[in-house]
Amino acid sequence: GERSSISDGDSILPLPQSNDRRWSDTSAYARKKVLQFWVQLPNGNWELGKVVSTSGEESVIVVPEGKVLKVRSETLVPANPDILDGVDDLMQLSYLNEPAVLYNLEYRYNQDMIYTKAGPVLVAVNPFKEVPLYGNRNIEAYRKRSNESPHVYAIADTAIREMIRDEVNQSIIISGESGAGKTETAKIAMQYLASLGGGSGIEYEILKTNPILEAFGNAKTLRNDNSSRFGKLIEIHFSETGKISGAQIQTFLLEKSRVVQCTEGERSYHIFYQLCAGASPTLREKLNLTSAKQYKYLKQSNCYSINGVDDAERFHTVKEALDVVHVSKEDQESVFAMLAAVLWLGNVSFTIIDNENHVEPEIDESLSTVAKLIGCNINELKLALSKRNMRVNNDTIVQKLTLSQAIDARDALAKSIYACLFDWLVEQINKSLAVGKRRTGRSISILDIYGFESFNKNSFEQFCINYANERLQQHFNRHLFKLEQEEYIQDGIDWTRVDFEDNQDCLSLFEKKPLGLLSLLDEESTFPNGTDLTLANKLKQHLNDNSCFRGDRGKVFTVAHYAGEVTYETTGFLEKNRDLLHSDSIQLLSSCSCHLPQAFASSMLIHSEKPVVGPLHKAGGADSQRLSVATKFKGQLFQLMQRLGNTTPHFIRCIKPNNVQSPGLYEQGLVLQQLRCCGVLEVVRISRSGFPTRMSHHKFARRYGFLLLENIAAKDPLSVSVAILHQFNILPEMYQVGYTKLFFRTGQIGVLEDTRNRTLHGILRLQSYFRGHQA
Ligand code: AOV
Ligand code: MG
Repeated sequence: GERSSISDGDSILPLPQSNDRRWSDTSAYARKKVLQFWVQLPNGNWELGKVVSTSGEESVIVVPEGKVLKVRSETLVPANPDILDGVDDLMQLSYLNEPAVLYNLEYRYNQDMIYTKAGPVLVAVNPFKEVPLYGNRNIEAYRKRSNESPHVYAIADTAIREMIRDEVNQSIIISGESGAGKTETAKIAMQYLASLGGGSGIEYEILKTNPILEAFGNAKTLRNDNSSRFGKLIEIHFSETGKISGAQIQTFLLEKSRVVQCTEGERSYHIFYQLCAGASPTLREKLNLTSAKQYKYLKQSNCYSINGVDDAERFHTVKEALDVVHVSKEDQESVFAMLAAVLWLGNVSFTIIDNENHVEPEIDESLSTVAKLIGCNINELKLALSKRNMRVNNDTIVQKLTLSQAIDARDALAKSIYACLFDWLVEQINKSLAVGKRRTGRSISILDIYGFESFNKNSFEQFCINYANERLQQHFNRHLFKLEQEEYIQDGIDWTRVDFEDNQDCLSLFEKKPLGLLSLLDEESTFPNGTDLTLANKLKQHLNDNSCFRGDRGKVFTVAHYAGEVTYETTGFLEKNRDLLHSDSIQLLSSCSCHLPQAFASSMLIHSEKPVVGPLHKAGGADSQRLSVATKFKGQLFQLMQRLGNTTPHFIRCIKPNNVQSPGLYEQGLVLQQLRCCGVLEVVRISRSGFPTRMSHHKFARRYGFLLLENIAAKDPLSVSVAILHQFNILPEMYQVGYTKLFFRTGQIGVLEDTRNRTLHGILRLQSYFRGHQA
């Protein structure tokens, strides 16, 4: 058809056959052939220009507003002919260079076409406004394949079809920087899958998990008003008939420090503000709730509302969603009581009781409300916040806490209650979504984690988040480049290697034992005398030769991530990595009369390998048997990669066109930096010159053999395959025959599939016709 003739760029403008064609397609050959060029202006942006004259090394160029520029000829980058403006797939561009890609995405973006294919990858540019691309009518169009423009729906649809066709589990892996649109994209994919229906409303339940998890796990940051502060993998299961049979959610490392500490201009978790704004008068009275401004934990960042968001209304949405996932009204009230307890804990203040700076909490409204909400004796709460039982040698001694120790104990308790509450909620949701006993083993997983972050100040949270993104980036690289090429080579296909940025060096910096960031962090965390400064010094001492690492002054170090350099400050690293909750606090929770604190206490005890129960806590606090936060996270990520490794991945790359969350603003430099660091351009190049579709001879023969006009009964799969290729006149440059598989260029298999479907349809019609006549 028309599209395939456009996609075959060579038929329009032949390119030189050179193996080391790099991104900027600036060969002298190319310059002679085209009429328009990209000229880079001093501000870094690219403009389209026409050559007026060329003398020696210099060309005179005229750009749209009639401006005339003199530039060195070799810096000109050939532009594509106008008929290629805004192509669906970057693979279709005749000249594949950075300005051409930027322009193509911008051209589409300006017409609200936010999705573009980059070979096998879907690129999504965040519109920061509502675009008319979603809803039932659009879903229907993609299901019927009457709309074939790139879309999340199309990706989800492909995943379903491949799950059924190949009997392999699928994954939709969404990545991109903070605020790029991952979470929205994940919801759009879920919407499509849910539209397949399930029965007993399971699909509706799945959709309703979003408002809940966002309320409890998302917050306003400087980068994104609705930033995910946890990672999420949702695995949606399907029955044999392709209907949803259940789902399961796994979450990764919630940023719990946000509960007690929050930067100016950011907010704590949405649910706190929603509760304060939306609770009914009765609930208010029961929880002794006041306004958000009265709570110290919420007050410190001086930001209470989000533009265009009605927290009270959201609170009702969350309550309704909790109903849908079968969290009982009583449990909901317990959940809200825990939230109120956390808020009131933040208001607990301390008074000095002796001349050694020891403190005790003041017995006031805050303390008594916390005691009431979690169901404990006020004196026990007071003790847990002012004393610590410690074991020294074989004696138990009681240590009084200083002000900063008491504040730490209080904040640790608040953080633990919140983190346990979050896990408990996920557990309830999972119970409600549970796949019945008849597991078919068919599933599609959607991964949405927190995006790469770089702030002025970056702490332990960014360290973990960026490490996770580094892992995910490797999965992307490995899949799209390495495995791809290895497969070609293994199968004896003529293939010229394409270099790509591998981030293994940076991952090794994190993971190497014993001298990697994580190991050194863990080691320092177990030293009773370790401080944030000794940690920084240790890192510098051991890692300074690493090319991805740079030690800076004081507690500061810099890591060269795939997405850019990030400077971290070790302040709080050790404490956050140890993440200790003193046994006194756990005991306090287990002695509570309310069921949630009890459940929290027992889950904490299960999760710490060696029980830290009772007054048997050793001096210094660090129980070495417990896994550190970073190590646990690393384990989770490994498991995740393993799980994803067993699926057919579909990648979606979200791009943030500006840093101010505004519609219609497309900053070339910002987009280019994201495209570069995530390797989208290389993916296109590799796919365009490669053979992305492949099928074993056996499978190919089985699938299309019946279309053959000749008798094939006695033939081997390879001969059958070759006969099919000939009968359908597939051009020799469009495929390669490997030892075990056939490799096709993009789009080729579609032609065969169409014929197959048409033929099958015809056969079915004939069959029913004959059946009708026999009756
Ligand atoms: P993120 O998940 O990638 O950031 P989000 O999915 O939260 O980013 O998107 C940020 C904001 O961009 C959303 O709140 C929407 O306002 C807007 N947005 C994104 N995609 C769309 C879309 N398709 N249509 C309309 N608006 C959109 V983070 O979780 O911070 O890494 O950690
Ligand atoms: Mg998100």
